[in-house]
Amino acid sequence: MPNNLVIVANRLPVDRVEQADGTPGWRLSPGGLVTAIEPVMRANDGVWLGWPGGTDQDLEPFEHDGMSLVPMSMSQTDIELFYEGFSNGTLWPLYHDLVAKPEFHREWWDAYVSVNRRFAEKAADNAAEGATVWVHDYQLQLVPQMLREIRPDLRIGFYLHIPFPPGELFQQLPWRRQLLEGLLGADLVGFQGHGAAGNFVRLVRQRVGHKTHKDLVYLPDGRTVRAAAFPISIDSQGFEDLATSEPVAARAKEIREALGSPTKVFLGIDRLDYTKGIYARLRAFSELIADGHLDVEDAVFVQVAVPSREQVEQYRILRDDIDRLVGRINGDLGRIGRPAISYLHSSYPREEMAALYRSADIMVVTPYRDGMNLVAKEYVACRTDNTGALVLSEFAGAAEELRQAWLVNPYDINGMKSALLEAYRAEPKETTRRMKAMRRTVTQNDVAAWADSFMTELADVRSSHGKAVRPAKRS
Ligand code: GDG
Repeated sequence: MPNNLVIVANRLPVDRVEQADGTPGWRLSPGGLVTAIEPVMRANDGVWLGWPGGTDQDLEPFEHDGMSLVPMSMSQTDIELFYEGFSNGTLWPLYHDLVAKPEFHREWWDAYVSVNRRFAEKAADNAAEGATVWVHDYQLQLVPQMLREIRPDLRIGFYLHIPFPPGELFQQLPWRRQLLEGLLGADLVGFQGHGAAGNFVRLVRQRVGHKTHKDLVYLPDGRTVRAAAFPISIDSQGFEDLATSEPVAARAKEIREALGSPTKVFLGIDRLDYTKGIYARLRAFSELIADGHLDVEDAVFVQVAVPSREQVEQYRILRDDIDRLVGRINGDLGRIGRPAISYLHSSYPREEMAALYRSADIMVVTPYRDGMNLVAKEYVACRTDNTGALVLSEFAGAAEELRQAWLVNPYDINGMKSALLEAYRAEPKETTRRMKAMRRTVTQNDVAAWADSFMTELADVRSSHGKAVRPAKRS
């Protein structure tokens, strides 16, 4: 059945689970994206197309919780070459400032092209005449152009959840032009920040040679593409409600008691990813103890590292490095019943996440580079009593909005130590002032507002199609 709205993302918003009777079923994977997009999907008779995980072939489209889902199958080779290879071994490190070394392999690229083509063809099959298709993220950057070639009638939006690198780095890619042209198949290309949108427009002008003016790109066929910033957010009200619920409040209290009721709890929650700066932050904290500025009787660092991309070599190395570091810190600095770091390599339900946010006095978010970082916003949303301090990397997209955090350069260990200590020692008046301002930002700009503004802009760009005035000369 053709649909008026097609969401195309690498993953479907569901995970496979075994039901009570032993038969396989699906569970909605909690996340801001689903919360934001679900109402838009319902209102527009929408469908979501993506990989359900695993290597099952030819799964039929199905309904879950009233959402229409179209599963895209992925073979073991697709997973290795397209997903772990080109997406996570080439693009992910390249788009995150080369925090790790990207690898360039022609067979990874070939797989990327063919998986993107399959997604584009399936999206074309599912879209009604004149429908809107919203493509998500770095795994699918060729889909807009491939889709436009099959279905020029569609309105196509693309949103990149991760940073878009400056030309100096992007230029390394042997397939740089194909990726830029892939994205230009969209009517609207959305980024987390203005910097990323600017990088894209500049590259299009320099590498592809199209005329541009401010955030517009003028294509030779008369089409106009707009590249703009749409900073993503969270379901702020949902987190607030969760954090103030009775079971979560009780659990937060329990967590602090289990930690030995320290004066202050530091918290880090990240996917176990080398972009997130986990290693450096734990070192900074441990040095504060070793230097005598903090004592394990008063302060503990809870680090949750959610397992991620475990088949990729660099992620396995990172896990070993962090295991060793935590072991050494606790061995050197801990006392009986008082580890300096309480390290959890696991994922948790949303309720437990909210309880952790509620139990922490100082949230530490120190990525080397991050498109946005939703954890920082979730912490703020859960601090309904305006307590708590946020230590935040300047290199997270969230730092553009959460200006009242203690902003740090994650490459500067001494700078991080000072910020951690300042946040630890800050007067309640000071933390409240900062938290109140950040809470205003997070509640006023939630994920529904983000989805609305993208969709509205997409409708406008396309409706002005053909009417846009091309500038006389290259800007
Ligand atoms: C990419 C970009 C951008 C984490 N562990 C658990 C869990 N989570 C949830 C968090 C948060 C989300 O996952 C992680 O989002 P982040 O923004 O922190 O980071 P990435 O995964 O790298 O996301 C990023 C984002 O896309 C959105 O555009 O902000 O920059 O890299 O919502 O709460 N949720 C549950 N259990 C866990 O163990 N339930």
